[in-house]
Amino acid sequence: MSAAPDERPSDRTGGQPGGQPPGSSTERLTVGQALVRFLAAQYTERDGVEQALFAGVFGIFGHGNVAGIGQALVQNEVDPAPGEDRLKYFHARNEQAMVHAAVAFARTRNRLQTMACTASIGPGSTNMVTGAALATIDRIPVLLLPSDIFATRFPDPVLQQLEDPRTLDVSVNDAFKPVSRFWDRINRPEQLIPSALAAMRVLTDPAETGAVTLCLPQDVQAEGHDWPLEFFRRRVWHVARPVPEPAALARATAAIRSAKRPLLVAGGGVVYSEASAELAAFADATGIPVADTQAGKGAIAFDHPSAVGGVGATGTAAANALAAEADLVIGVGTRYTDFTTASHTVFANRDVAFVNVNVLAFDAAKHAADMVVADAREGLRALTEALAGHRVDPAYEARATRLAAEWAAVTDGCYHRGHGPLPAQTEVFGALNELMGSEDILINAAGSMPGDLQALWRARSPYQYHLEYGYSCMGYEIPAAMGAKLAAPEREVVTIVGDGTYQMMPAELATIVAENLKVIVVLLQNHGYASIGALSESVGSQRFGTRYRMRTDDTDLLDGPPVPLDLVANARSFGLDVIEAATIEEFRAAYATAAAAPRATVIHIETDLQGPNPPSSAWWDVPVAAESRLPSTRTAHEAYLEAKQNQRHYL
Ligand SMILES: Cc1ncc(C[n+]2csc(CCOP(=O)(O)OP(=O)(O)O)c2C)c(N)n1
Ligand SMILES: [Mg+2]
Repeated sequence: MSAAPDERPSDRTGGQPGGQPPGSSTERLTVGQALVRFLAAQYTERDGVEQALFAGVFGIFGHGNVAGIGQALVQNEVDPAPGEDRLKYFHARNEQAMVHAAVAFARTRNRLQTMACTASIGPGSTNMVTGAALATIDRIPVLLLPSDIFATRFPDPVLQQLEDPRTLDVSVNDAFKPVSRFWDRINRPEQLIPSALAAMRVLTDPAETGAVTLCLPQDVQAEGHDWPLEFFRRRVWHVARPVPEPAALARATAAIRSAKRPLLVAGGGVVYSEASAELAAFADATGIPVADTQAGKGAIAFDHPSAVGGVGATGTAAANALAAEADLVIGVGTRYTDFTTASHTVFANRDVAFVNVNVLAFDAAKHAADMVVADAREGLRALTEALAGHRVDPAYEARATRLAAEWAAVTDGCYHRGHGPLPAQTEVFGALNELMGSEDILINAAGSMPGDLQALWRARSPYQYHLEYGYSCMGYEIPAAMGAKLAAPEREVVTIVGDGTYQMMPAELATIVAENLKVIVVLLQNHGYASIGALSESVGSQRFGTRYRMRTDDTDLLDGPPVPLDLVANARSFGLDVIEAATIEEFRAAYATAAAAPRATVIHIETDLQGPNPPSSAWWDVPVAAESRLPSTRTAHEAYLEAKQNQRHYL
């Protein structure tokens, strides 16, 4: 590129550009180099433990970033400046997948450490938008560095540039705005300094965190600038544990003391805050039953006397029975998705009230709650102390214990059905639950599996259950296994993948092989969408378009034989070991082989598309066509209208 007007050939000492105070030192670097050096010098601290904020960079290069961030990364690897820390590079296969991997990494590290993701301009960047949405919805920190069109606009339109006749101040990267918690475009080198600092603050703020996007025009990335050396100093971001305001704590305590049938709902915030011991202490002291959400499962061990399992649309009959009666719901670290509330039906007591402990006021305020804006650990600690001497009625406690025991028997039945000719997937989950170690990691995101797992999985530690169910994004599972394994190499990482999800995004298997990551992929082949098939049936749409079938000449419909796709051969082609299991006994043997193997293994098992799934005790609002010529739809619509009557606002 041509030299920018302020570019001087060599000025590594003592310049005072950009308003620097006299005598301060600067170093001349490109924007890409400065950003890499800055990122490598960022640390987080919580509870006195410091760690690098960025464990590395996932990337895919194109013309947008090869000369900027790409050059900076190679320089960082092969010829780092004195004192410059390394920012390890990981070569992903798909940009959406690399964001998923970064999310899984950050989640496994309880949001104290993450990865950056660099992509080229245009499609490389927009491929990351889905990952950004997932990160922001799930409240997980990731730094996204999409490349952008020339700030100078000289050669416009460049390859892959969006053109808008109304304004030149737009690019495809504007699509990141609604799905990022912080978004900026670095049109001049100087802008990097305030922008990078703001980005770090958002990434490390438990209330604000999510996807943070810094758009980097391809010319600016490669442009030289004199940077104050202070910009690159080691910087520690203290991850806060806000404590409850005394008055808010008093209100919450009074509400809990006067409740007859309180139920605590533990969300992901309890896990990220590492508040399991405090949650158990709260339950031990008060006898209040504890239900969990998809992100919160494992916050309390399944066999804790107060644990009643998942609540909501895919919850246990135990948690849902208690939810139906509860006069007070204590939500800790939850954002109350429609699965948790069963679309505003599961908390059915007319007089139900809410106390919410959440680091984010937005979540704490939900359902007209008494708000306790605080870190989950600090909030639980303070509540336990303030409630000293208080305990729920023993009869209520005994009822919760009895309901949990009844559900345990249902779970045993689902784990050991002896279903045939093909096994039920719940039997695969039962085998995994019995075979996996307490601190091994189980990953899943979409399909019929999350619901079954929410109802049935017996989590023995806060590490074990890694369900991405905020975005429930098909394709998360394989890249997430990579991210989780990078974050926890000492643990077994098992990812459950449906055949639909597998076809959507198998590509990171190649990266898993290249990085020598030992993960176990459990591939459930049922030739279609068990999940959406069942949903389709329930809304009167007859499983339309949910099986992978050949188009037939006579009907011109997708109702022929199964598509002859060989997933076993496909998985093997990535260079992994693949074991085919036909029965649960074979699956157990395959798991033992995979666990003992030094490298990644895929276990392929055919399961019954029709279930059976765990018994359901709650509803999920999916609107049914109000007008139809199909009797199946008309019947479903009548049932829908009836169910809808139980739906309410909690005011
Ligand atoms: C990216 C994305 N596209 C579409 C969906 C909607 N969806 C949810 S589950 C599902 C089917 C999943 O199929 P499979 O992985 O085979 O799991 P199964 O339902 O058979 O258990 C679809 C299409 C989604 N969650 N994510
Ligand atoms: Mg399937």
